[in-house]
Amino acid sequence: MRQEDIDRIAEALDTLKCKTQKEVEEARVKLLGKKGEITALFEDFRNIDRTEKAKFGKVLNELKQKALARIDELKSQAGNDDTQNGPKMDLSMPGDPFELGSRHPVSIVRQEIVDIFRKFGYDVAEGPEIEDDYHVFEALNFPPNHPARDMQDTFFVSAGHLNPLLLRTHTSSVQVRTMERMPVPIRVICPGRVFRNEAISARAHCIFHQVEGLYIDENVTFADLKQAILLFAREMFGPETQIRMRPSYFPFTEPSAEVDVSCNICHGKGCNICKGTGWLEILGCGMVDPNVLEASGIDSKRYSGFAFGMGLERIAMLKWRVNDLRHYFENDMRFLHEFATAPEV
Ligand code: 2NL
Repeated sequence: MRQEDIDRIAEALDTLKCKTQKEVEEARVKLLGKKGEITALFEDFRNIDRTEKAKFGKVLNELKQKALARIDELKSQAGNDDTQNGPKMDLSMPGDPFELGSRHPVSIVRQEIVDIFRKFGYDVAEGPEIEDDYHVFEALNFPPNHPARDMQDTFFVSAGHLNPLLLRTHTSSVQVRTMERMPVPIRVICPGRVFRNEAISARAHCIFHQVEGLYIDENVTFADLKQAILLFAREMFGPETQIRMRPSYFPFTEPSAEVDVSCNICHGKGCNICKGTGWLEILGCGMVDPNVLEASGIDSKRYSGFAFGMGLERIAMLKWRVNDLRHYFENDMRFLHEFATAPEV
């Protein structure tokens, strides 16, 4: 064992350089591996004279500690092999394809409707999907035994109370909450998801979307309702659009009407979309029943109002001639991509 060998290794450690983790590992093996230089010195140490052991024992241990520390240092400085040795992947390969999302047709239609009513000065209101019987039925003049209040038609969250919790069957509950809180005049539209206990088919689903609207002020008449709906229909379906109103019934409006727009596919000639009638039903509406105003603390002698509601899936079906409602809920990319070029809103 010679002091020069030890000094040479110690000096080499100071100048040792490694670019990659692989080189650090190679250096470690060369010094401290089974056949490494420092390991060999420890082997020699066993055979040297007893008088020399005290001297070399200390320097050898110092050398080993120094080597370990230096290896650690180099390890933390060296780059990653993948980047240092050039990429291991083939950059000329085509990339993994990924699907770009697009807006859902129901969202597109909702945004169009909301934008039109915003222009008319309406505010947008939203409210809870889990509601109570009072805001969905009681305040809207539903008689106690109305079929909508039945388990058959409504999903109950908690039954058996005076005011059970349920999934709202229309967004009128949001308008009730608006009437309770906001001063008249009121102009709101309420877009949202609604729930009905229906068997799922091409024309019905247990979850669907609505936009409802409400306008309350002094001297609001059926003529105002008719004009608002006509202006909306022309914005939505084109300036040539005609509307027609047919008498109808809702518990919360009196009088009530269903509104049809002229079929912009056949222009009244009759096609399979309008079933040969030239008209497409798009919404229901009416003058707010005085009982509904009074239930929310609005003086029905001083104020009157109109309200309307429409189903978004149905309007989207007419707009894009989709023939099965279930497409909207199945998240099939082939269907959703049909709308990829629809304007971003
Ligand atoms: C339809 C018909 C309608 C209303 C909704 C309403 C709301 C309040 C007061 C009175 Cl707070 N009415 N909403 C009125 C008439 C019709 O919806 O066919 N919807 C899909």
